[in-house]
Amino acid sequence: METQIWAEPYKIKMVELIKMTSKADRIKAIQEAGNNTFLLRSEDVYIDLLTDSGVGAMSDRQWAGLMMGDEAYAGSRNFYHLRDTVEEYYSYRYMVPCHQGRGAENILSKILISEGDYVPGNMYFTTTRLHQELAGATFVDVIIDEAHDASSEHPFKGNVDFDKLNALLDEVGADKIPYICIATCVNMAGGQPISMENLKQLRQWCDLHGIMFVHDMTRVAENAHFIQQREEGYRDKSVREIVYEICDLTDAATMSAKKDAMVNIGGFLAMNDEKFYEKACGLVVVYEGLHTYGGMAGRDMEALAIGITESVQDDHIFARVGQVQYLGRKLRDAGVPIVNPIGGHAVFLDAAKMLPHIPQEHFPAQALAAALYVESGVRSMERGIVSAGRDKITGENHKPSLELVRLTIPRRVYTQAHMDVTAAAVLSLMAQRDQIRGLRFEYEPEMLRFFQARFEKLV
Ligand code: PM9
Repeated sequence: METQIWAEPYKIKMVELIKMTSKADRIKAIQEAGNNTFLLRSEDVYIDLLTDSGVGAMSDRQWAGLMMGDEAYAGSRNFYHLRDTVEEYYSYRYMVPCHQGRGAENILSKILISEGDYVPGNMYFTTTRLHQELAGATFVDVIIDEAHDASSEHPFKGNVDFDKLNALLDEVGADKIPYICIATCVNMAGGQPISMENLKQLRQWCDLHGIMFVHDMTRVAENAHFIQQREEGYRDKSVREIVYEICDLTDAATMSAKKDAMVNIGGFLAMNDEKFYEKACGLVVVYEGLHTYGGMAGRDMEALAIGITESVQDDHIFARVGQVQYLGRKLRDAGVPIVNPIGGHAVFLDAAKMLPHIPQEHFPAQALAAALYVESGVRSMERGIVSAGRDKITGENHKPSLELVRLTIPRRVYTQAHMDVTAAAVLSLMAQRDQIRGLRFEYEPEMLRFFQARFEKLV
């Protein structure tokens, strides 16, 4: 795969104009945004690589699907289309729509977690861990050590380390572990996949100990692509088949459909157990909406059902991941320190290596993201100590070993030329990196602080 040529399997029918701003404009904008790229106005951004969430380009079929919205309060036909598509492509028998991934995480955590429980997972994700903690659980990271090492070339950095998992089991007992939460293509590790072999072993482990297997399937298609390319025995299987096989190994799933499935808003909680579904129906009406729309409009459910079918097409995913690899290789070949192997949805700059003069408590990745914006108008996101937040008991900062800036590629949005411009911007910043200064909090929100925090530059 690394050497094959990729090209977009679509042509462009409509465009959205973007504008380049001056450096003076951008200095003003980032100051007003408190050095937080989340607080910039989108119209002040040239190339927006903040996230791949809700920012993909829908296809003509998805847009046509919007016109087929059945906006009945109850029993919309788009709900049934979505439900059947989820079962056909992802294997899960039941599904409640949610407004987005964290809506599903909230319901899942409230149903399954009791005060004092532990939830093991293959690295934390911000919203996922927060909902686990709010429901009374402690998250325990059981990912392999290589995932915390930006330079490790392990092909499946999303794998679970069974020594860590069994150590937790021995310490707290199966009764205190309501489920394991396994993400495909682990976001915070750099978009790194988990292998099918590891997933199969986890299934056996869950059966042995009577523990539920929950799947954060936000980027399952990208994970399936890496299994196809890297794992023995999968070369001749389609991404669609591999996606189904992954889901079929698990009991339930949370989905932020804003990523893989290329819709602007939406998600769901899916499961195989009928009793669990009944409980989810009971809570979805409290937090999201009726169980047949769960916070989504009928038209959005239609676009999602169609997006799911497009997301597992081999040529789509090959070009999508191909574009990310293209940017990553360009940067790596020019000597920029990035997370290896290059991930599925983003290229992650190693801010700790790029800015060795800024200690982690002065937020090097946050400072790098702000500087990249000022340099070029390219918007990226901090994924380091700011995102990691504070320990829920001690109140101390979590100190992740990965201090990263994420250049996240939206699906079907930007061209190869945009990737070239982005690479040039990062290289130009590399040349001036010793001038970048650290930051301190001006305002620190209590929860999910990275979204709304404000920072000032250290003198
Ligand atoms: N991920 C991302 O940019 C959205 C904003 S950052 C919190 O990567 C996983 C693996 C995600 C994810 C969101 C969610 C939550 C759950 N799991 O944003 O609520 O990457 O739809 O999904 C973001 P929602």
